[in-house]
Amino acid sequence: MCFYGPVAFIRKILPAGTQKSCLLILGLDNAGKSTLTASLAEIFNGDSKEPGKQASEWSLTINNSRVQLWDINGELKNRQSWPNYYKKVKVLIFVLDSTDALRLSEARCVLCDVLMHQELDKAPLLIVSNKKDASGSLSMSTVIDLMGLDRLSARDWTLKECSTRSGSGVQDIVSWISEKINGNRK
Ligand SMILES: Nc1nc2c(ncn2[C@@H]2O[C@H](COP(=O)(O)OP(=O)(O)OP(=O)(O)O)[C@@H](O)[C@H]2O)c(=O)[nH]1
Ligand SMILES: [Mg+2]
Repeated sequence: MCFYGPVAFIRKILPAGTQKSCLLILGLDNAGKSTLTASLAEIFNGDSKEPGKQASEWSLTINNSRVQLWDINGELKNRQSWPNYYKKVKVLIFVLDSTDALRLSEARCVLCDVLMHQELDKAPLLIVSNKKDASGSLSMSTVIDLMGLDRLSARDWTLKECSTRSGSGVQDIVSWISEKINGNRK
């Protein structure tokens, strides 16, 4: 039997294993990953739900393609599960709480450990300096300094500032994701 249907519909009914792109969102607990995820779901799918405390899997439609998104809880006890996701990851986002100078050194070590995994070598990396609306938010140059990002070379990475609460800067993140997902399909 032949089936002729819109490409978007066919992609929608494909099982998760056949999906092309996987987007992983990591970062310390309280950084704002689930808040960002809810914004992305709303923008890409017109849908959102309350941020949860557990690892959560989403299916986004980006550029007519289905993208699997994993928003993983960042508490210490959950970080050991992170490498289980690395093999399939095409695009990586690491979220920072820009108001928490003390925890940026922890975030630096955690990011460093994540990037040691070779499965992620080819994944474009977006570091999100979140909570720019809050008082005490650190400047981009301070974040670069405290995170040691000037030493992060030999990979496709970029740093963007945003407030997932107010929505400021989120569109820029959306554009970055769309561009990278497009790049993966070429
Ligand atoms: N001021 C401000 N608060 C934010 C922003 N984004 C998230 N928050 C708050 O930060 C807290 C943590 O946000 P979550 O999105 O749950 O953080 P998470 O990174 O998913 O945390 P875990 O799931 O515990 O790893 C919540 O109280 C959010 O409302 C932001 O841009 N500005
Ligand atoms: Mg969360």
